[in-house]
Amino acid sequence: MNAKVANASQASSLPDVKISKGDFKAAIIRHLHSTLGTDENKANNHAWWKATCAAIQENVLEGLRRTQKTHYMNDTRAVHYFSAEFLMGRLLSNNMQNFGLYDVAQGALKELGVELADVLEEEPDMALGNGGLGRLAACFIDSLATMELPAIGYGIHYEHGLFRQEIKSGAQIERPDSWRDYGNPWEICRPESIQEVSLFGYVETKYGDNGGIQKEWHPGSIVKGVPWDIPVVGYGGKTVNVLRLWQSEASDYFNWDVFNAGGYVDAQRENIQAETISKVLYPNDETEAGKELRLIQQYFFCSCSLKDIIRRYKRAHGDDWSRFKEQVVIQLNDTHPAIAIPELMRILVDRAELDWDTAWNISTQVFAYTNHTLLPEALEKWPARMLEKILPRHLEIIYEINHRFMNEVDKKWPGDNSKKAKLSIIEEGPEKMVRMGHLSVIGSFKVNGVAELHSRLVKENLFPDFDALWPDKLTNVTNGITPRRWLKACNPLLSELVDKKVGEDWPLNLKKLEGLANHATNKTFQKAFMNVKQKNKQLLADEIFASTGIKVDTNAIFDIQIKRLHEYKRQHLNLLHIMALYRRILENPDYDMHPRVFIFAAKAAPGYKLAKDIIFAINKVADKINNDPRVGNKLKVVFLPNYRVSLAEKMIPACDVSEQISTAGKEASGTGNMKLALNGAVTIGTLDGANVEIAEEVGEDNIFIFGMTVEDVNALKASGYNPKDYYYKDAEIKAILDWLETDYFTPGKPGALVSIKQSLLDLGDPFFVLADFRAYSDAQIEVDKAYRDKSRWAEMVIINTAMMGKFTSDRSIQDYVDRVWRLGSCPVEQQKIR
Ligand code: CJB
Repeated sequence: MNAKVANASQASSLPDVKISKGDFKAAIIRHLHSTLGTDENKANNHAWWKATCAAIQENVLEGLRRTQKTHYMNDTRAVHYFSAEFLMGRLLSNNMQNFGLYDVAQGALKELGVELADVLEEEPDMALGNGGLGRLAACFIDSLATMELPAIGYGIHYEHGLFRQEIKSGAQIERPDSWRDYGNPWEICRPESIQEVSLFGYVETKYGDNGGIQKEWHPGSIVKGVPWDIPVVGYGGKTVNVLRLWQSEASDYFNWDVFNAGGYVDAQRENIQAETISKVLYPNDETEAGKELRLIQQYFFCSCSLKDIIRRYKRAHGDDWSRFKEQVVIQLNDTHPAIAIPELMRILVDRAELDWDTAWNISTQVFAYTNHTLLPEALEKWPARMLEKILPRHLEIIYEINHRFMNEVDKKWPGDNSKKAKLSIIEEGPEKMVRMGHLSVIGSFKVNGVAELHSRLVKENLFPDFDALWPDKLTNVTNGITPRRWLKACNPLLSELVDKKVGEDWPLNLKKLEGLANHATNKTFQKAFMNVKQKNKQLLADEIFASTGIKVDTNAIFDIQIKRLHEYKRQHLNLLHIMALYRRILENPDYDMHPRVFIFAAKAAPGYKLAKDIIFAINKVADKINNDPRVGNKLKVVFLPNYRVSLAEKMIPACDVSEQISTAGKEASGTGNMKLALNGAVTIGTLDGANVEIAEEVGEDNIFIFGMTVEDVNALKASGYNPKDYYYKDAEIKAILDWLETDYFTPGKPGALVSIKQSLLDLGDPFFVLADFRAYSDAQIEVDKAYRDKSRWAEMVIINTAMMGKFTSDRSIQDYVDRVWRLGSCPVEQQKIR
């Protein structure tokens, strides 16, 4: 085992595909007939899509079989990526690319009179995640397979993923997302690996003859976890790993034990509709929901996954637990799966009957935890009473973990009770709370933040005492994105150009893009690069027209902000600036600016009122500006509904200016910033998250950095920030905010947009929008100037693409391998592609 250290560039290159167009065509027709029961004359695009998926799936399943056999034979150490979210998007295009079958499939379908592009549009997005954290998990499992690392993703098979967003009269409406209504051609149900999960009930303490104490949990409810496997194909098609998602079902098992215990149990017994557990993804991004069902979801998938891991381990090692920590590493994607820590302890202590120290020694060498946010509202805490009701034995175990940890704290800081209160897993107060972040740090051997700046703030501000206690535990792994999806598949025109300049292996070795920098000032190359951009802008313009009816000029600057709607991401700063430009044009019809199209796409959590108000305001301001003849083509504002992975894939290649304007210190990393720059966009951004590292890579001349730093924000906060100072001192700010109170943008409904003004003035502008407004506006003037110098702009754009090598998720995974997982690659023999 642990044969080689992983390295994407040494891993799979594209297979030398032998299958002919004719054979592939035959495979599609065969599936049309014998898998779908239809034929060429009756088939619509949906049927063609399914038949094409089935033809590709033949290779996927062969790869999966070989991979599982190879991993089993080699008894490899594997990483288990526990995540409540996997934002996979569509799979067909990527799976074809990974087997090198894209052109073959396109040609085969063409001969059948079918356009591949139309077929690809049939695939519903697998939107089992909210945003960055879920998409990161998807990029990571892509890299893990590409780098031939033994890995399994574990999560929840939500029946409904993130809601579908419609915009009605400017406002967001949420509709259910039904991604598998007509069947999903990729997933495989594995009834042979069903697990049972216990919930509720009570704990019995048993006293042994030798004075020993044994705990027995008598659950009040048992549900079934049914695994669905989504194969994850690495680039080159050799390793095919698995994403295993658990679906809840009612259990056939009736708990006689509980029943017989009589009235006492009945009083505590809770019934859960088993099927509701995996019904729907909570749509809150970066807010802790605090709902009982959410905790049950978390425990449900962690318990199923741990049992699955242990089943596999026992097959090779029986009851010998000594090798468990050598074979298994579990990465906790944020605190959402943190309940896995007491669950493993329960299994080891109560079921396997290991003593506490042995169990803790194993457990703390198995788990590692990634922190994705510093926002207080996102740091999960559960009421102890809720845990006691749903998972009574786990609460006891958490108390025991905490008790022993408090002794350790006392050794380091003798008698310091305030330290203990600060570090305790239990937060005392009117309602006793369990801090899942603390549990995760205490129960893991490594903790990482997701960008240099963020990891520093985790050390200095979030967990400074933990850092003092265990100086080697906290580390950084800067996020990354898979270049297979986020350049090769989504931007075929640019990929082709890049292939010609630096060779075709950049998807495996993204540093190769640096070769483009040598051509950044070459006029012919600049022209070719900007031609591609222009064509991509036209494609997006068509999409904008089709979905909103708005016509945009592709000679304008395409300025894009795409991400979840959140105050800290400051879409309202962008909006205020748009209003300022509008005002300048109204006041001076000759106001000198290059035409610009501001494009937004974002979903707001359904219960996040101000976020929904900002979407409404963007749409209302857009309506007014787009229909004002005094503005002409100078300014357009577009809000594209239902932001999702497949829409991002269309927007990103067409972007000129990438908006990354969060309040410094608030965006842990960001990954959209990397995708946009990789596709030749220039960033306007704050020194926040991974923007800092992007600036380091591209150089300060090729990015527009503005606004307050983390230190500035802290200093301003300490000196007493008063947003009204900016309102009264800056006439433009005042005019814009006052405008929001009128009915100018909402005829007949004055005050419809006032909540934004209120949040900025009366509620203290918690994200320093007004403090950064002028710097932002000035930076936008610089952007405008720079864009007009065509050659200089082209150079900047090329440099941005060229210098994104660091941000491949292969590098992130390599960092996890080196700094956290200690994992070796396990090459799988190439199959014959059919
Ligand atoms: N993030 O998407 C989420 N959800 C959360 O609950 C907490 C954080 C995001 O994670 C991304 C991946 O690490 C980061 O790039 C992003 O900054 C962060 O907001």
